[in-house]
Amino acid sequence: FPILILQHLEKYLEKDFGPDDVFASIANQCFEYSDLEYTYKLCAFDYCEQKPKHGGSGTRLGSWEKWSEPHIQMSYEKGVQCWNGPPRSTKVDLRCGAENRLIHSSEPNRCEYLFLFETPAACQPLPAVQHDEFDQYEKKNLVSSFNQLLLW
Ligand code: MAN
Repeated sequence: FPILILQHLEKYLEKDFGPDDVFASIANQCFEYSDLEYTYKLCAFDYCEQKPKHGGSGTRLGSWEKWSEPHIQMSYEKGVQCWNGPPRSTKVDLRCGAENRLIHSSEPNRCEYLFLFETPAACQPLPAVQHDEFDQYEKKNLVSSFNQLLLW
């Protein structure tokens, strides 16, 4: 049983949560969007689903696979097989927004879905200079902790 926990942890650690792990905040959180027929669900870094609004079970639209464009577009693949077609798959475009919100879903090609998701995590990162300063600050802290350890 503990091996399952380790495998789960490993799967989580393998994922790329972007610079400074900004996308870790939405990992495994789920968001929904409804159109006339379906409620679409995005469980970030996990899976996408389509559920009929008026009853019926959900259909997997893919499981987390990769960034199709690093930190801009996600790719969920190997969903439920489409009748006479490919397994369902979903691309998720990310856009900067004040809140985490699934904004839209469409099906540009049969069984190929496109979601639009807004999140503060996709907003402009700190300018490089500030990053560098922060790194320098962290390094200095590390060095001084290490020196203290040596003195001790
Ligand atoms: C279901 C839904 C649709 C999809 C068709 C394909 O009705 O998943 O989105 O286009 O199956 O047969």
